[in-house]
Amino acid sequence: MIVVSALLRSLNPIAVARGDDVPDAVRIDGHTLSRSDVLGAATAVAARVSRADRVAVVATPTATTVVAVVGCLLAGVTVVPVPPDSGPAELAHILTDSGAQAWLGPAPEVAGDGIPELPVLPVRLHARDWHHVPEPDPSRIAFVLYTSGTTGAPKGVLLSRRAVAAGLDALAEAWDWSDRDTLVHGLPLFHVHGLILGVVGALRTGSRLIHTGRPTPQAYAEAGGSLYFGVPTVWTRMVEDEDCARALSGARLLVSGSAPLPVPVFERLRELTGLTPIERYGMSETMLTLSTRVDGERRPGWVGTPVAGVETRLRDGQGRDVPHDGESIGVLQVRGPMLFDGYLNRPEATAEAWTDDGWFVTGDVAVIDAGGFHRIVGRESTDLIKSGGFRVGAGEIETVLLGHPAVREVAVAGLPDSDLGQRIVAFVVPFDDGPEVVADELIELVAGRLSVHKRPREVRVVRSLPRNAMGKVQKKLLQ
Ligand code: MCA
Ligand code: AMP
Repeated sequence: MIVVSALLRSLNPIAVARGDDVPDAVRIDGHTLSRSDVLGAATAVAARVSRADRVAVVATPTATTVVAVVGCLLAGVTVVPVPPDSGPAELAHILTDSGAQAWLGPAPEVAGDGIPELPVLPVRLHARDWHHVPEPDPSRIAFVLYTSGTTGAPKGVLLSRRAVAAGLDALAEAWDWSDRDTLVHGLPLFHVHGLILGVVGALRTGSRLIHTGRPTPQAYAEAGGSLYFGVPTVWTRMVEDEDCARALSGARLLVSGSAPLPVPVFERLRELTGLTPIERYGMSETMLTLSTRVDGERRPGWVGTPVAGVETRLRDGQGRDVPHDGESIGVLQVRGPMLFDGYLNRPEATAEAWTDDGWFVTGDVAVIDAGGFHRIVGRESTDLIKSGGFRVGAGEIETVLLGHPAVREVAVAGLPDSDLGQRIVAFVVPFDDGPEVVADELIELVAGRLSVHKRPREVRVVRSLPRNAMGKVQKKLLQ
């Protein structure tokens, strides 16, 4: 008996065996894989990993990563995607916290204290296995995604197969995303955006996938897709290259998310391509909950209405209802079938994330108008920074910088940046008699220990940090 994978609907062994294949289902890193290539190689991976519970995958944008992830999804083994630019501190944390039992695919060449030695299970792109793999239970955890909080080390977000399926189906409905599409993006494969939407979404809807390696205007222009995903920085760079932007005019949908799309970029993109961008909103914890629709209004600066199965509400600081009048702001709370199961090993953080009556508190401040349209005003906390679409906690960077002998005090904040949305800036108070503060040294320290995308782009030496009467740093004054 052969069972079609319920999660990865397009990888249908019966259709593939009939010769009803798609020869260019996935193009990535110089490889072109048909559906049968992906299915055969991933089933071979599934056989190899099936006795593990949880494996780590270095999430490089490669065919190996795609086959590794699909193999785990077939087998019901949890994937822990590891950012390829992780330094030793980040790597040690992700591996120990997640309890990953092996590397699936190549292990990173990073040495350091506290990094567990794990066995390596190879991923062979040319292996083929056509055994039937029973469909895992929908409650199984598909992914542990590490994401930053305001303080401390990143937390592991547990996303079940059920949540992934519901989240993808809601987007397929809102965007009319189907096997007629060719999806193009060049986003990293360790977040919801690039990995779950950008890879699993393509294999569930049956759209072809072209991963461009990096999300450059040139690569997007050359890809000739129908559906494009990008973070706002990608679209900002796109409109600066008018010829590349115009080359997208044959597409069906340009989708922006992970951070606010500046209104001038929205307008310019529409002028250059003739397409009105779709903006959508989500979090690692919730997948995507709000979006404008293919058949609805697309209003610059607004992220649309709840996708299928999602409900939203706004609450003020006292927990009172905030009216949906398009002006009153409150903290956005959501519920729906695509929400996570909690933070791994963090029962308190998990409990704090939900209200007593079962709503997830996003930490984003928003308004909702009378028609149900949502606008994200910003984050409640200045300690969560969004830079280039990456979520970075000020606290984790401050902890690393305080380890440098020149740094007496430090505050990290996100300052407005026309390219990255927010630029990570470290305000450093040096020791009077300590070594000189060398900006590049501090930037390298963070890039090396945590990850390159968490590095401050700027270091400012200050005499003191603005503090309130309680001694707490006033980051709003730094911004
Ligand atoms: C620069 N480089 C360095 C250093 N500085 N390497 C080592 N040490 C340094 N100090 C290298 C980098 O490794 C990289 O090399 C190259 O220089 C450029 O890096 P960088 O300047 O950091 O990149 P960028 O051009 O500024 O990046 C812009 C970007 C990126 C491409 C848009 O920010 C990006 O990919 N963002 C996507 C984030 C994302 O997907 N977020 C989704 C999460 P090399 O070229 O070799 O790599 S949000 C989510 O999932 C929710 C649910 C949602 O709503 O979507
Ligand atoms: P992450 O967990 O990395 O996905 O980051 C989630 C955060 O990204 C949200 O809490 C928002 O602050 C932000 N975000 C995602 N999409 C949007 C959007 N379209 N507009 C504004 N902020 C967004």
